[in-house]
Amino acid sequence: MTAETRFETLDTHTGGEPTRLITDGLDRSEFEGGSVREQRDAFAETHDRVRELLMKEPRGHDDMFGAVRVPPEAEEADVGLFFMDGGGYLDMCGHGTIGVVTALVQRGELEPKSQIRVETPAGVVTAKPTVEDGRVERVAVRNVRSFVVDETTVTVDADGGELTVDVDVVYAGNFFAMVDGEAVEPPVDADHAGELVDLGLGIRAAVDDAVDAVNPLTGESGEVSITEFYRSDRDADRTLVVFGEGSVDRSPCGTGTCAKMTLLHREGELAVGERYAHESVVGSRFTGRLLDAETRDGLTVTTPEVSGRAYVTGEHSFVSRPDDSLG
Ligand code: PYC
Repeated sequence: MTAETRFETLDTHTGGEPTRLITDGLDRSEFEGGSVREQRDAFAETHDRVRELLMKEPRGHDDMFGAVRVPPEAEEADVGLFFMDGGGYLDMCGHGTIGVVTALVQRGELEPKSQIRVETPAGVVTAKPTVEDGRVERVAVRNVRSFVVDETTVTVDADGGELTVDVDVVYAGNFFAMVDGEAVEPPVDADHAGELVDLGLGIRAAVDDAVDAVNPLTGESGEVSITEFYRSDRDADRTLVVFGEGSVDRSPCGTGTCAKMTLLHREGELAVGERYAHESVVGSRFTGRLLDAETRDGLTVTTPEVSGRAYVTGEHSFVSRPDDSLG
């Protein structure tokens, strides 16, 4: 008989966006040790097949998102977390941090401290859970320092022609291509998600070619990994976020909310401490605020905080057999 491999997961959704925390079945000796960024890179080298197995069909789907808990290296951190999707890995994730902290605190696997420090590949973020009767009602995540990196104009293929569009490049744990919904043809809503995915992937690739995605605070270089289309509305800004191999974030995107607040601050439209509401294509909301901001050498740097609610959706036991050619 051929031996099967078994993987256990603990799944949540945050504003509709899934996070599949892989809790068992990994050979941790192959990637644990060092910073969370190093552990994520070692996982990518040794366990990428597991990412594909649990993110993609038939065990996952085009919009699945995942995380792995690892020991942190940073002295001040309580826990380490890295993130993945159907296409690869992201440095930071707001909805994922909210989901994992909610699940682990509710299950007693993480001490319900007022401030839980989470080391991510992007750096240490702070998660502040609000707990009532053992249930985590909300988690506020203080993100890494964020800033507007650059602005550029790119020309991409768009539905039967070409589109030239102005893009702001913002770092908020991930590098974002920020696109004003007024500048594109399809309206920024769920009905046009398919068109916006194609456009978003094209814009992301063009912006990544056009700019140096370097974090001036750490010197680390990365890649433009997410396109965020935004539009203003009466009581909240709307957003549609495209990432991975064409995933659409069902949540308003935690790091994307931080990127938008940072951009608004640079444009003089959001003050430090002012409450911000961000709504996703499915109508779920995150709230946020900037905890501080300063301009140094022409660079506006902020510390954003984003807050949302998550629910545990299930615990899963997945199996995989080596003689299953489709995997
Ligand atoms: O919540 O930061 C986020 C996120 C990134 C990609 C999908 N969600």
